[in-house]
Amino acid sequence: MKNKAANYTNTRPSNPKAILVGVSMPGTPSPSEISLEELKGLATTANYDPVATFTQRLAEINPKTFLGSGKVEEVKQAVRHHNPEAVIFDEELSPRQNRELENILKCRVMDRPWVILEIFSNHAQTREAKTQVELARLKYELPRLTRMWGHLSRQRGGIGMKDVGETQIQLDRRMIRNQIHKLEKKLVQIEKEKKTQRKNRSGVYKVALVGYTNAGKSTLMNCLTGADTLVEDKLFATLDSTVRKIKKNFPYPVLLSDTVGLIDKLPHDLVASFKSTLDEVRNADLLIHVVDLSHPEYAKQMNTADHLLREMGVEDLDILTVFNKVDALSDIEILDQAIHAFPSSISISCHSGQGMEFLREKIIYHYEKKLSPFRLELEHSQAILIQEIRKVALVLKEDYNSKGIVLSLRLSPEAKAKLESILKQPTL
Ligand SMILES: Nc1nc2c(ncn2[C@@H]2O[C@H](COP(=O)(O)OP(=O)(O)OP(=O)(O)O)[C@@H](O)[C@H]2O)c(=O)[nH]1
Ligand SMILES: [Mg+2]
Repeated sequence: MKNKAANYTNTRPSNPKAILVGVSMPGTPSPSEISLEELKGLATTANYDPVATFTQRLAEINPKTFLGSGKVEEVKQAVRHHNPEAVIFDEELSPRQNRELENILKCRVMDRPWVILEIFSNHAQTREAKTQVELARLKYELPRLTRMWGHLSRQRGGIGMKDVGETQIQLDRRMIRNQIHKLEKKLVQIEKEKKTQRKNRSGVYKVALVGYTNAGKSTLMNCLTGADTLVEDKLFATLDSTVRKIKKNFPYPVLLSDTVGLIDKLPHDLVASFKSTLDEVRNADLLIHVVDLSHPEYAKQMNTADHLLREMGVEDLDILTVFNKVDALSDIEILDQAIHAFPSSISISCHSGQGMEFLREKIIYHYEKKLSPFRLELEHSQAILIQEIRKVALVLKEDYNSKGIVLSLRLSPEAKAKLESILKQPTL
């Protein structure tokens, strides 16, 4: 399997050890090996070396320790044996469960959202991504500060230290709240700048690539634009949306943006913080939902992506489902089933180039659907304007006759105003 999530065996031995705990929640199917594979992928991307894994089917969640007491004991034995840096749970733990588990296991306990936050922190490059991730981290940490107190009290011990610790927590909380406030203000400013950038792009057809992490969004971006966006066999390779103009093989310019990958159990604060990056998505005319069809759980990944997009307020947009990596399919029936379930989807391979031409045609088809036909009569002296007109409208036909030139155009609603200002230009 070529997925990043399964790529944990090559971990460098110097990475800190981690024990992984996967559970199947009440009312869900049996513990998913694939979900655990994904957790392994997350752990290795966050530079941990998974040394042991545990799974448990839970009839109900223990409010104190999440797992049943027998399983906690098993994990404790493993902690004694391996002496890992952390025990990582595949589900979100409440602050209380986190604290209780740390006390019992005598080891740092993390949950899946925290690992995702660590990865985002490590990968954030731009001012915007760094601010967004930092904000999400602080919001996540705020209710969990008592956990640090747990460490503090163990380290320092002694009578009377509780008061010191509690005062310290109150101070820390205030500091974190102030910092959250500052970062939120900073993000508002960044958002303003981005809005101006987006305004400049109004009137151009905008296509955004969305989908589960590792689906091949950046690879597709590179195929369509010739850009060199980072493509990696790594979870969350892309954190910032990149925007590129595609001209080659398109009758008119299209703006394509690559966006951050989505994943199951994405920390809620992270989704909230990335709202501005995801405005790229909300402002698009067409979304291309890229799906890794070679992944055994592609249908679940599609549902997760759909669900998260709705959570981000993406509605009423044109969505084109693109099944990628068809070159890596173990069974061609999977493709037949997927196309049957999603008849208006298309299948491609960024690696072999299969389906790429059809994808271009589909993008053009979606664009043209938004344009209305328009007939424009020009005098011969206005021929010089045609070059300008081509920049804002699709010119389907040019008819030259003795009276002048008749253009058959297709126009977007925004382009009408631009056309009017072109026609007012002096021509001689
Ligand atoms: N076999 C095969 N692998 C592909 C194809 N397209 C992309 N990949 C591989 O899939 C992996 C992930 O590709 P990316 O383009 O980084 O995926 P992404 O969706 O941008 O991932 P994130 O930025 O992490 O969300 C890379 O190892 C690519 O080489 C394809 O058509 N076939
Ligand atoms: Mg990417």
